[in-house]
Amino acid sequence: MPFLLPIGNNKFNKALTVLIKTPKSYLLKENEVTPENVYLNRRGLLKGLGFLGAGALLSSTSTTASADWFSKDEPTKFKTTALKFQTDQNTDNLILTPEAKITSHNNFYEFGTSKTDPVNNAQGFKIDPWKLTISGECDKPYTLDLDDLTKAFALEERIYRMRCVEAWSMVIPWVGFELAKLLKKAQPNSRANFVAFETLHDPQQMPGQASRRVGGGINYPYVEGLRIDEAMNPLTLMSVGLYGKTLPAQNGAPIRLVVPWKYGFKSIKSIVGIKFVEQQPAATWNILAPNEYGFYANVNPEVDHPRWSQASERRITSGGLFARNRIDTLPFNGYGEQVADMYKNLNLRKNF
Ligand SMILES: Nc1nc2c(c(=O)[nH]1)N[C@H]1C(S)=C(S)[C@@H](COP(=O)(O)O)O[C@H]1N2
Ligand SMILES: [Mo]
Repeated sequence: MPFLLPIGNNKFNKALTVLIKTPKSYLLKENEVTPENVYLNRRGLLKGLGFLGAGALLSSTSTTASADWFSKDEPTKFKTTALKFQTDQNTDNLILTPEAKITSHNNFYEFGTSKTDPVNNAQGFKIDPWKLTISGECDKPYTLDLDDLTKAFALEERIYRMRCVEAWSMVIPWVGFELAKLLKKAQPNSRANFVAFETLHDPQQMPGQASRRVGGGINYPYVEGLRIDEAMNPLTLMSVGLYGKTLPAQNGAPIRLVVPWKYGFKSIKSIVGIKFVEQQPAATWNILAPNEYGFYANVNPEVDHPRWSQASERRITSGGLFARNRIDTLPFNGYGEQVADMYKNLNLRKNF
C-alpha cells in the first residue's frame, strides 16, 4: 500500500510530500544504498510517525531481503553494510552522494562554468512566479505554475546514478514524477516524434546568459531533446526535489529533467518549455561540439569522448576514508535492462 510521507526540511527548502510506491525492479532501493546519515534520519522519522514496526514499510518493499533490512532496527548494522558496499569492487558502489556535494559541485553554466559557481551565484534565483508550458504537436497544450509543479502529479522518490560526460558521477535521491505523466496529459498527436526542452532565459538573473565569457560561450537558452519513446520511458523523471526537499537553485529549481541512462548534460535544468515536435530538436552541447557530444548521449563505456576515456568514472562520495571511488562505467549507466531495447536498431557508435 502506498502511503504519504513528509520528509526532510531546512530553512531554505520546502519539505515535499512524497508518495513512496512499491519499488520497481529498476529502482535502486534505499536499502541497497549506503545510508549516509539520511537513511538513518529517515528511519527515525518513520519511527516517529509510527510507520516502522507497523509493517507499512515492509509492504512497500518488494523483496524478502529488503523486508529483512527494515525489520532490523540497529544503526550499526547499516554502517556495516555501508562498508561492504564501499569496499566491494565487484559491485557498483551504491553510496548515496552526500547532499552537501550534490548541491555544491554542479554544472549549470547559466551561473558560471566552474563547479562552485552555481552554488555561489544562484542563491538569489527567483522561481516565483514560474510558468512551464507544454505545447506543440498535441491536442491539449497546457501550462503549469510553480504551485502545480509539486501538486499536479503524485511525487515519488527515485534513487538514480548520475553520470556526467566529464567522467564523474553521483547517486542522487531525486523527488519527482514520470515525465510520461506530464506528456500524456497533453495528448500528443501522431506527428510528435520528439520532445524539445528549454531552460529559462533571464540574463538579469543568470550571469552566464548576460556574458558569453561567464556562460562558457553557449548560445542561451539551453535546449535539449529526447525521442518520444525515450521521453515516455518510465525511467525518465521530472525532478522537483532531492533529499526530500524542493530543488536548490543550483540543481535546476524549480523543475528539471533527469534521464539516468544518459550523460548528465541531457538532464536540462530550470525548464520553462516542453514542446512536442516532428523533427529531432536542437540540443545545446550537440550544437556546440557535435563531434564530442551526440544527440543520444547514452552512457557508453565503449565509446570514448575524443579527449578522454569513458570506461570508468569517479564516484563522488563522502571522500576521506572512502576515497577509493574509481569505478567501471556501466552501459546505459546500469539501466540497460530497461532501455537497451529502444536502441536495438541503432548503431550506438555512430549515434553516440
Ligand atoms: N540549463 C542547464 N542544464 C544543465 C546544465 C547547464 O549548464 N544548464 N548542465 C548539465 C550537466 S553537464 C550536468 S552533468 C547536469 C548536472 O546536474 P547537477 O548539477 O544537478 O548534478 O546538469 C545538466 N543540465
Ligand atoms: Mo555534465
